[in-house]
Amino acid sequence: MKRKEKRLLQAVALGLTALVFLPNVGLWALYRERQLEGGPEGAEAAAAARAGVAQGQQRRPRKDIYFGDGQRRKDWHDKEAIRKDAERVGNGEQGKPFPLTDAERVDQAYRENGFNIFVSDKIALNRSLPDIRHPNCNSKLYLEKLPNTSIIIPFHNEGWSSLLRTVHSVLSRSPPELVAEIVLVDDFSDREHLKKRLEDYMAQFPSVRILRTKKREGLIRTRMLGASVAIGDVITFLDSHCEANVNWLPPLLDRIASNRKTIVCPMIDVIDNDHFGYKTQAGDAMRGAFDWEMYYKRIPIPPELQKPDPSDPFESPVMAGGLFAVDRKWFWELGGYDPGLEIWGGEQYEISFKVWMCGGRMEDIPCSRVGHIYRKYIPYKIPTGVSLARIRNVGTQLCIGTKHGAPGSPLRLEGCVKGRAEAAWSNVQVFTFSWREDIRPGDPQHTKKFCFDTISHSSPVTLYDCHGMKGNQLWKYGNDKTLYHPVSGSCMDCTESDHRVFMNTCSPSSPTQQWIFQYTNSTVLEKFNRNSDL
Ligand code: UD2
Ligand code: MN
Repeated sequence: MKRKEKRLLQAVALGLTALVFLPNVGLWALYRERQLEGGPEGAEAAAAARAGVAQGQQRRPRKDIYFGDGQRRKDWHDKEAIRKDAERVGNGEQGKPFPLTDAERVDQAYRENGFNIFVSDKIALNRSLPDIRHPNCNSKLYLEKLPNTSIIIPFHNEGWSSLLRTVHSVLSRSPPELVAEIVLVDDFSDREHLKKRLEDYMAQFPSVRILRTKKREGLIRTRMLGASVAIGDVITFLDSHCEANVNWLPPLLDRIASNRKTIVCPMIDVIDNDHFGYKTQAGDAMRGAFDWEMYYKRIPIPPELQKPDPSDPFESPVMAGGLFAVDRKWFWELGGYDPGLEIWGGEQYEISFKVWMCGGRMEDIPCSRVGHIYRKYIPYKIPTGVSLARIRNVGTQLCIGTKHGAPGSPLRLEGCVKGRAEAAWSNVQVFTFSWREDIRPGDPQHTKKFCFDTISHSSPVTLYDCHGMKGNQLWKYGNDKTLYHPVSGSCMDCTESDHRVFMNTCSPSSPTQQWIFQYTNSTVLEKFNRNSDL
């Protein structure tokens, strides 16, 4: 073969190889595109069907693939909006606390939402917030071409101003080209303002859609309904009482653009449930975790894992739950949420575990901040395996209270506080009967992890760290209304004169040994008693 022909052949072979293997050209790129396009539409459609969305619903066209590295970056800050926000003055502006009068602190203000709706109503729907990001965030650049997102906001009987402020904050602090739509998903609310009034109000925003479930589904299936109709490349979930802070969206979308299997969470700031002041959570940047009771916890980032630049994204084992962004197709590849999850809770573990097990990652993004109103108490019922109760003594008509209860301190009788809500959130006279069959002060979300404990047939009843091992912390509620302690074989008794609660030889006819559980879920309570093996 002549040398020239050999060169020519070599060049042709090289060309062919390139056609097959080089990324972004040729057959490989075609293959990859197929893989991505042919995503898990099945799971998505199933979720839509389950949630009662009509099949074959018209979908708006979706964007091209946005992946790829080495693209240009830009500063996404909306300087003009930032300048205007800085000039605002008035109630709650700059995230300042609203000065509360006692009249505004009345129980009624909290009852429906678990936060002070009177105060919320007095603050502008598009109020300004303080920029409390790390200063390095000001100079961060993100991809010029970012995926767009559907923002999904489930709500159940949300307050008017808190819901609207969520929507306004998103509209005014997100680049419009990145927001494919805002989907408000009503989980069968019955408050009037969430019906026609909401539809009329939202009609002024073409990007806002309202969907409604056909029955109460709980927040997990409600989110799924929103996700099943979403048209954006990315799905971003928010709670219905949030405020998005400056430049919150680009840092989230940027991480997904560079790795579609990354689920990203903004830093969740605290909007005070009394005065609506805006501040970071205690300790600010922490990792998500959970304890043996499956309660969500935030724990400090160990020094060896801290980033040299604290404004850089960091990994978190589990997310808080409510606020995150995920590539839409990846969400469905993960199977979405388990649709069997009821009303509230646990879904953050399910999705977090799936992400890590399926080769994804989860990150918290310090340059993206969103405020959230942490409620004083949850205003709706949650079907957990626990029951709430107030424990009233028949003989004295007093209630067991733990207002000043530290571990080791004896239980005491107190005058019964009025109303379930008030007692629940002040954690004074409400007790949880946990699945570990012990009795703890507080409602299920705020138990103190102290349990009713006693060491002998005549000792006082004290609060002691819960050990979950039954023994001295196992109680049984009898048909005769006694609180029986199987280990000591004695019953809980009390005296009116000095308000002591102590153990005594059982004498079921004595009124001071009879206790009435108020506000209980009888099914759970029955189970609690049935399971208590004597
Ligand atoms: C946290 C999460 C929340 C969710 C929850 C359960 C944050 C800031 N919040 O509790 O997003 O993950 O833990 O694990 O991470 N809703 C319904 N239907 C219902 C009940 C609630 O649509 O039956 C809505 C509600 O309006 C809100 C969202 O679901 O938009 C979350 O409920 P929440 O605000 O009561 O939960 P939260 O913040 O205490
Ligand atoms: Mn919430």
